[in-house]
Amino acid sequence: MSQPFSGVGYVPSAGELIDIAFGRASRRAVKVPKGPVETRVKAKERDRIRIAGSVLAGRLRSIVSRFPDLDRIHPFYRELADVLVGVDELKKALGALMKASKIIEKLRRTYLLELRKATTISEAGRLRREAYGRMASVVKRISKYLDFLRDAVPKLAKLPSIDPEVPTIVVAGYTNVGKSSLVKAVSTAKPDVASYPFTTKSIVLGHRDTPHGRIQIIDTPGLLDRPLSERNRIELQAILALKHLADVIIFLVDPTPTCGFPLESQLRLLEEVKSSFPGVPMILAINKADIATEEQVSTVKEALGQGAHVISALRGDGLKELMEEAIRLAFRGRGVAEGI
Ligand SMILES: Nc1nc2c(ncn2[C@@H]2O[C@H](COP(=O)(O)OP(=O)(O)O)[C@@H](O)[C@H]2O)c(=O)[nH]1
Ligand SMILES: [Mg+2]
Repeated sequence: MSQPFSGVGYVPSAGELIDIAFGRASRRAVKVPKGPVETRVKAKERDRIRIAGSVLAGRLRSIVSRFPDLDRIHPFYRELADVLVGVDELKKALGALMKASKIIEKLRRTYLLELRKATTISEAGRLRREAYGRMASVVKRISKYLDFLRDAVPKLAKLPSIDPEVPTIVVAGYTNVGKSSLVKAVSTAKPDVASYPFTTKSIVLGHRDTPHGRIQIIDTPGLLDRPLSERNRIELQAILALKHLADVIIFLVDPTPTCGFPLESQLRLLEEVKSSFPGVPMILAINKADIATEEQVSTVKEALGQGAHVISALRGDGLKELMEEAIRLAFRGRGVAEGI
């Protein structure tokens, strides 16, 4: 599994880039042609301009090309990239690099032509120094963009690897209601763990193979487990990026006092999640049926005011029916034929 920014790699600073290019240009062992000294000096300077120019222009172009096309990445990743570093800023920086690369290419061509006309050693040297100076100043002018990208890339590289094309069930509910237990219980293989921006905890990614194809089940500790109204704008945008992934949300309620959060708080979170993910179908599940009293379950059922599965993530009760409904809705979200 990969995410769009995993292959971007290292971005050098302006200073590093200049050192690399001019260092390589002067180290290059020139095959000096026989003939008068002017010819030999011109050959050496020509090689320097050629190499310095192509290393600089090539490196800049290669940084840009290792970035994904920001208009074409999945909206989930675009939104997260936007919260993390800003998509417009990224585009601007990449545009500046591309433009600089073209200017350096042009300088390279111009000075190589000029050099051909040079008749003296000192003129050849002057032209080469001038070419270096102008190329270096083009690179220095985009220094802030290189620095911005250097800073942005490690952040973007930490985005979780989630395949947005796979039908996705997101599990929400307060802390300790049994989200992790549920994801573990219904996943075919051991869930993967990934980091998520602006959360201290990792998200957990379970998979399940179904007759209709693979689905993923996301447990979001630290995201959908406490009031959204307590979040700052940035955290909230990171959380809401999940809307681009979620085909269905399973909201877990704990009817027992064991999770430590009263029913009213859990119901308030439910309303927040509902209104934050409009259009995403939601399935309610009352967990811990193995230890809940009948009275606790019926109190919750009544308060929910809509049908809910009664399950035990720990013992397995009700999981088959819950997952059947979730899987059906997840595939329907992807336009897969009705009747599943
Ligand atoms: N008795 C019982 N305990 C459960 C059930 N599901 C989860 N738990 C327990 O509740 C605690 C919190 O579960 P966890 O899955 O970590 O909740 P999360 O914080 O929502 O991910 C753990 O001690 C679980 O063993 C259940 O169905 N029955
Ligand atoms: Mg958990």
